[in-house]
Amino acid sequence: MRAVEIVLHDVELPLRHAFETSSHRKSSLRHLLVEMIDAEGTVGWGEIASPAGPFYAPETTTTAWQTATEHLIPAVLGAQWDHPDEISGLYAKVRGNFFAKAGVEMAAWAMWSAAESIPLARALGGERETVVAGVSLGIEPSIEALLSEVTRHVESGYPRVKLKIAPGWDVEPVRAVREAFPDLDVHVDANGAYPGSHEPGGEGAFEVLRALDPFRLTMIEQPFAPRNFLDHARLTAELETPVCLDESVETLDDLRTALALKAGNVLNIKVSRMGGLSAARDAHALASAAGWPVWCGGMHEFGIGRAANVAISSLPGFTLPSDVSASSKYYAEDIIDPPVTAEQGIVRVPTADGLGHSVRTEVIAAHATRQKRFLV
Ligand code: OSB
Ligand code: MG
Repeated sequence: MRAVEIVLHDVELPLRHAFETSSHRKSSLRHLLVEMIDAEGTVGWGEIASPAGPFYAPETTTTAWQTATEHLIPAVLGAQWDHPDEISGLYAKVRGNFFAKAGVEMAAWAMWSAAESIPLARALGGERETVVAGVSLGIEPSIEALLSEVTRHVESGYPRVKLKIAPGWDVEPVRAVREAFPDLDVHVDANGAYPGSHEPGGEGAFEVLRALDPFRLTMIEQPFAPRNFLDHARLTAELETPVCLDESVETLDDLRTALALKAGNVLNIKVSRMGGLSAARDAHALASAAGWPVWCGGMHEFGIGRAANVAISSLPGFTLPSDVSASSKYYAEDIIDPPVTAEQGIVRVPTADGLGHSVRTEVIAAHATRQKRFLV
């Protein structure tokens, strides 16, 4: 197979509800869409879901545009390959830049599975017909506002709620949610906001995190900085609550380090963070073999990235609810048809070939701020 045309689209969609994490607040999102076409006219779409700023990972929308246009797309365009597992090898010399790589590789997976007439989920080894979706709720201006957000999502049927926490917004909101919802599957995500034991306030951070232990949380996700494997290992040993890694695991080598150090016991697999679907599938195999349950995390994807997340979540080791909530939680109008929908927190894995959704090019064109076309 061979891509003879690749178009990069820079698209901005307004968010329905502003989302705040430990680092920033946003009300619209700009993602880059990769449209890949082979000589027979088969089209595959991928999504570069990098946040605008370098706060989750070092990449930004601007650096992803540059990496994709100067390095990744030229390496893939016109190259001959048999299987999407070969794509990452075409730009093996490019270090990091996982979001940009993920979008390009996703387009190749979508194009290849469409050409082979198999659903993307099955091409990846997925077995489930449905996946369970959880929601991720940002930091709210008050505990009352948070409780009303949790109530709204629980009432629409989501069986798991993840709360963003940060120093100063942790024990009290968790206590309030636990008191209001004694049996709800609740987990927290700090996005690395707590200082490590070698930094000022580090021992205080351990005290706060220990204070979360009695609330029967399903997990505490990424309390410390990405490369701080040692404090994640210490916390894993000290707490009953499972510790989940997100930002710490960008490569399979990171995962091998985490497994060897017992720096957690759950893995959030993000297709974007790991540079694509092949790496996400391989991380799932490695974590599952080590006895770590995995789930698929999101980056507020538009429909294309969201559909890829649903596909990877259908693999057998994804035993915890994934961040694959309905498109409508985030966007009034999505770029795929049908949009991803959740019914009582259950999302159907598409059975149609390829991505399993059609792409609404007219909506993309209406929201695109720039486009760049590459031809062999
Ligand atoms: O850590 O999971 C995270 C969004 C932006 C940056 C980091 C994270 C998130 C989410 C998104 O939690 C969840 C979703 O897409 O549903
Ligand atoms: Mg996270």
